[in-house]
Amino acid sequence: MTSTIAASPRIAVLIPCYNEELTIARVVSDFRQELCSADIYVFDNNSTDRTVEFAKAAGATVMAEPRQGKGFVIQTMFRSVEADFYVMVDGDATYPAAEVHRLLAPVIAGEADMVVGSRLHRETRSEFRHINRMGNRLVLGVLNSIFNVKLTDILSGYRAFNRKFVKDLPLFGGGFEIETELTIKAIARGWRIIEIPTTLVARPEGSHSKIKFFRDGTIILNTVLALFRDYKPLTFFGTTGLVLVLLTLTPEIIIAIQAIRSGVTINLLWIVLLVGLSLTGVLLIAVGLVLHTIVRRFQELEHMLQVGHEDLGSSLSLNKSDAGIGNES
Ligand SMILES: Nc1nc2c(ncn2[C@@H]2O[C@H](COP(=O)(O)OP(=O)(O)OP(=O)(O)O)[C@@H](O)[C@H]2O)c(=O)[nH]1
Ligand SMILES: [Mg+2]
Repeated sequence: MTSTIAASPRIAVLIPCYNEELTIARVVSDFRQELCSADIYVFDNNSTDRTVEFAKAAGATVMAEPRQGKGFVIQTMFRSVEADFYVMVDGDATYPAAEVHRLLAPVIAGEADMVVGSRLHRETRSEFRHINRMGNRLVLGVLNSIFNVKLTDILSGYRAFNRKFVKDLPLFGGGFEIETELTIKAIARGWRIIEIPTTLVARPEGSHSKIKFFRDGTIILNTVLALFRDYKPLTFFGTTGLVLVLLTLTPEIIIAIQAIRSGVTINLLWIVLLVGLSLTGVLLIAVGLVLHTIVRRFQELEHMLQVGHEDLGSSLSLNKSDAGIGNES
């Protein structure tokens, strides 16, 4: 990123919140203690309890997002908050504020675009609900094998980003699939992701989870598959097509040999079915190839836009310094 970062960079802490009156004040004050000059924002989503009141009393700037869902809130946060570096954390006091420095260090040093606090890293002793741990491992297994990476936690809500990440990544997910989208889109663009072990603690007594295992789990898995289709179309369509062609080829050859050798009449239905499946397979491979080329061209275009944007940024800041704008005399 070429925008000039001051000696003391602006850091924004972003907290998506929905009915977290029990914990929000503690989260705000813990982060205020760790990052005394940071701007702390609580993004409330139609909470019906006293979240807004407690967040304001604790010193946070409270913003409202009417569209219900963590994903919508994150989209609005990323669009509306200006800073050099960003920290995103849940409002349920399950992530330790003291670890924020380890999360921020790689993005500030320019070594990563996104740092993820991994709750499933082998060095952590996170208090995970069994069902959540299982779901996380399932999504992780699918994602790691599809995108050929070795991540240990893709659903973590504790992350640090640089400005390029926050401002340039297009996000569409409205709910809990947003973390999956953040990770997959960053991988697809070749952006640098680092994981830092983070110890998750349980929600305090009386505080309730907003995630619904089956409903949100299905949406998250769907998101992984949709992004697989969008970003790796040749593997997605090509593999399905190849499997269809290979499965139908052997019986087709056997039937053809039998028909030629002994003149046996073959059931027309079988022929139509087998040839139909083979053709579908070939069609899928062709679709995969076409989409692959389109995706590659779009990646090149995106890259050129990115480079152009960065060049423009650096020449603007050069012009400013030539003209002495922003220099204290
Ligand atoms: N703004 C907003 N925040 C939400 C919404 N749903 C959840 N959140 C917040 O997102 C964060 C994560 O939600 P959680 O319910 O803790 O989900 P989780 O961390 O995956 O699961 P548990 O911690 O086990 O409950 C919390 O700070 C919630 O308040 C929503 O619809 N809108
Ligand atoms: Mg939580």
